[in-house]
Amino acid sequence: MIDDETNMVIADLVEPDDEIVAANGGRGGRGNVHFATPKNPAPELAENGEPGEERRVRLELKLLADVGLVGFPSVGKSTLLAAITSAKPKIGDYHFTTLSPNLGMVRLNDGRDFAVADLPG
Ligand SMILES: Nc1nc2c(ncn2[C@@H]2O[C@H](COP(=O)(O)OP(=O)(O)OP(=O)(O)O)[C@@H](O)[C@H]2O)c(=O)[nH]1
Ligand SMILES: [Mg+2]
Repeated sequence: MIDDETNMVIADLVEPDDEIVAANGGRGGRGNVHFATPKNPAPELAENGEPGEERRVRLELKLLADVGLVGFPSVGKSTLLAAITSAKPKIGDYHFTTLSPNLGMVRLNDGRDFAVADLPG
């Protein structure tokens, strides 16, 4: 997350459940319970809250690869990666051969390239 005005990195959320408060909300107003009296236990009266902070941020998603191969076990994802890139993933005739992602680069004739991730079934 990057501050759009200063271009400073506010937070790099890399772990599951990482959190960041980019802008604090304003103090809440008092609800109607604060204005209740024995005579009027549920008044239609409440305070407005104060405005929260405003901030413009940019969110960037870090990509593992440009293409991900997703499919049921043993459908040939690793075989495809091995065929189109120089990666040498483990290929097996049993389910869940791939337990962690394998990356490969596809190089096109015109010089462009893109990354492919073979993912566990
Ligand atoms: N007949 C046939 N067999 C294939 C083809 N592609 C892959 N296989 C075979 O299918 C089996 C599974 O191939 P993998 O590439 O390991 O499959 P995967 O999708 O990566 O499997 P997991 O990693 O276990 O999810 C291997 O024995 C491959 O040789 C194909 O096009 N035709
Ligand atoms: Mg595999």
